[in-house]
Amino acid sequence: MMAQAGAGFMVIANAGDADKLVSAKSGVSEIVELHTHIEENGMKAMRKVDFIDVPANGAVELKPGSFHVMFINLKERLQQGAMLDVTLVFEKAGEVSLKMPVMGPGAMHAG
Ligand SMILES: [Cu+2]
Repeated sequence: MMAQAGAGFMVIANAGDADKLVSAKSGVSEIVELHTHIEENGMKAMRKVDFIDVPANGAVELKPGSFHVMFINLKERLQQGAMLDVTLVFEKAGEVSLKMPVMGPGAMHAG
């Protein structure tokens, strides 16, 4: 059981050139990874990805069943829907600090 993990979702809007989300950092967990969801033989599974493309003058949505930020080995018990301090690292835009709503692993199976 992955009680000590959580997933972060948000919409990343981009008014400029195409960029890439290359990593995320947070003090709330030991490991922060970028993940996507794939379907393999009818089974949903999560996969770590090296980056998430952010289109020029567009947006990428981190949502259940798709891209998300995965917090692994949380240092504190997670409140459902808690807003956690996260730094997103973009290839061109650099580091962007924000608060991201984070949900428990059960949220991953919604939608
Ligand atoms: Cu994940």
